[in-house]
Amino acid sequence: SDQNIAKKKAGEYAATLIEPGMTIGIGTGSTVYFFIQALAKKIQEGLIIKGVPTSKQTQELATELNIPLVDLNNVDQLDITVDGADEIDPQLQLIKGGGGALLQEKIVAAASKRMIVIADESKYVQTLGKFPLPVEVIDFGWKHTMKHLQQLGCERIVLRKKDDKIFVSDHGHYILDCYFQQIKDAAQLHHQINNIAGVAENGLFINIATSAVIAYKDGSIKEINK
Ligand code: DER
Repeated sequence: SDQNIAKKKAGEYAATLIEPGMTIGIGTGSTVYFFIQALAKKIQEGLIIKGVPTSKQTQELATELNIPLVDLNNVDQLDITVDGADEIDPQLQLIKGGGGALLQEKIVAAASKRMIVIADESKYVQTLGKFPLPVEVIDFGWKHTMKHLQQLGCERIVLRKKDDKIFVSDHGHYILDCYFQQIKDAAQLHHQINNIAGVAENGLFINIATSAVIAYKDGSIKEINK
């Protein structure tokens, strides 16, 4: 599909930014899939790098493709993290978490000098919020956590399911998808959500992404830098 071609273009472009000797954060999702494939090819051709995965899914794919991985606690700082997003606005504020990996993704991105977001044009929006905001919550007493979230104005909150079972993240938490429609002050909302007892993390990435690579159906690529 056009969207997949665009995702592939964005992923392969991001792989050209990886230099020998770098330690990089490797994101999660279908766009990053193409980045990982291109990175693995460069490693086969002799590129020396180390990677930190942002999910079990990415860890397994990277291992399968012989991408050398290291524990984040053994790294002082990552040079670059490459990851996808569900929405990107002109200030490079993001909504992430569609793939359920937002907690580890944010820890890895926050440990990086640069974060490059790769996406097809459908993710680029003027205002965040059309995509429901994923909020990762501790399972204990989650219905009370949900009540506090409702007070922040989201019209509808859905406990994420997968194959008819409650979705459980890599770190054993649940995810509540919060429908806000429009998020006017993403930085404030991020702060309010993370202040709620029981919230582990939320999918708003504020002041974390340093550039975005947006691929369009016509084959063009737009790079937005902070
Ligand atoms: O869950 C995540 O944060 C993923 O990065 C997601 O937001 C992007 O996934 P996609 O590239 O498959 O759309």
